[in-house]
Amino acid sequence: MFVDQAKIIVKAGDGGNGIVSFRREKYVPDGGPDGGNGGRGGHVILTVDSGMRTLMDFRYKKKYQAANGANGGKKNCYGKDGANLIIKVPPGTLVKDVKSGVVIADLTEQDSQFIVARGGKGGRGNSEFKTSTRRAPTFAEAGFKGVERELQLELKMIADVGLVGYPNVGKSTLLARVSKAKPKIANYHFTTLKPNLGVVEVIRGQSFIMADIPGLIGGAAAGVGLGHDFLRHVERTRLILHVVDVSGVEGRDPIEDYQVIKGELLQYNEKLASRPTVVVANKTDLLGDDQIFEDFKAFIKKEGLTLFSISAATGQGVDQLMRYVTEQLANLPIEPLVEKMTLEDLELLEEKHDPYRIDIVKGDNVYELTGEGIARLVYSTNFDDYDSLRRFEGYLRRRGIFERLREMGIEEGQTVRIFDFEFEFYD
Ligand SMILES: Nc1nc2c(ncn2[C@@H]2O[C@H](COP(=O)(O)OP(=O)(O)OP(=O)(O)O)[C@@H](O)[C@H]2O)c(=O)[nH]1
Ligand SMILES: [Mg+2]
Repeated sequence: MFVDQAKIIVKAGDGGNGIVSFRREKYVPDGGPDGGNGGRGGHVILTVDSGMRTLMDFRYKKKYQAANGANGGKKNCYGKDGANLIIKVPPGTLVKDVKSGVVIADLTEQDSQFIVARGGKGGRGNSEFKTSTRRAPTFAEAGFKGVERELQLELKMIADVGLVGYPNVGKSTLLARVSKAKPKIANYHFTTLKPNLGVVEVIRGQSFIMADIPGLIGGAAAGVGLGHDFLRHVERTRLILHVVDVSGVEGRDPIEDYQVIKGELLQYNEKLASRPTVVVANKTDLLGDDQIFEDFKAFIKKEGLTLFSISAATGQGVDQLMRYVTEQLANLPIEPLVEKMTLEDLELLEEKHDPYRIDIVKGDNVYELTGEGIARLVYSTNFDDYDSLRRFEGYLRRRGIFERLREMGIEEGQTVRIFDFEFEFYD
């Protein structure tokens, strides 16, 4: 099965917690703090595997999670970093962040590894909170959450030349003749159901990749036939070979065929329609009506395009065409397909994930503090320790929590709840 689009969810690992610990040594009564830091959570990384040709692997497995960092240990031991999760994708995979719609990576050979979700930082152990006045901190910091993201993967094959045209005009026959590709060839419409790639080398050392896609028909933009879906695979090409059956054996007019397909390309995307194009008049071995062919040649000349007459079946004219294509490609730049954004830019654009966020929910005479920030704060507080409690209070004050509570109408003596811990509000 050929799958060229997929949506997946990636979740980077959470950072490990820092821990509270004190040195216990014989003959040393008051060992200092030695709680180690937590390890970083694993990143989720996409990498190109040139052996892959489709996104099929992503059809059933949707969720990908990197390992969490380990908690810190005694004796200032760092927790182990979570292992990165490496996901393989085929060359030509475009990666979009679903929420923002922004393209963050275009994974071709050149740009072959990309972090799509960063692991959370580890929390600091209590030894890091030691100061001259606070010799024995009894609190440590919780690890930070790893980023979670929904990604749209889109495969756009990497080919230099794209074959487009009506069904049954001989696109696959041409590809098979000039490359080692073995596309299915048969005398009916829509033989080709998925794109095929082949490497063409008619001039030594100047090989290029040619893609054959399913045939197009009028109304493809509206979903007729196999539709437009496969055109994305010729979007990266630098040159289009528009193949037309000029034999008239199917009773159609080549000029009309050409115009219909051109119209479909235009509807798909103007950039694609204006790509350098060579018209390939095929099946010249079957020519019935010379006049039809002459009219077609005159028409293409008026369009200002180059035309090659070939027979993909007998090979007549094919070599000249491929030599011409090779020469043209030498002068056609490889344009980047899309404007992409770096992960850093995307992170700036995103509604900032705030690991310190604290929400206040008002209930019946009780105000509840929730959110990732409060969970981390609670982890980082030792409620039996005066010093730690003061730090806790100072933190809430600095974050403007008391002010927010007052704005919400809290009165002296009313209850503030944090998880299963409650205290009375006094200013
Ligand atoms: N006589 C003759 N027959 C040809 C030529 N090129 C292709 N054919 C025949 O035309 C039929 C269609 O060829 P394909 O290569 O499958 O055509 P296609 O354009 O790939 O068709 P779809 O995949 O259906 O879009 C096959 O029977 C081929 O053998 C040619 O130059 N001369
Ligand atoms: Mg075909």
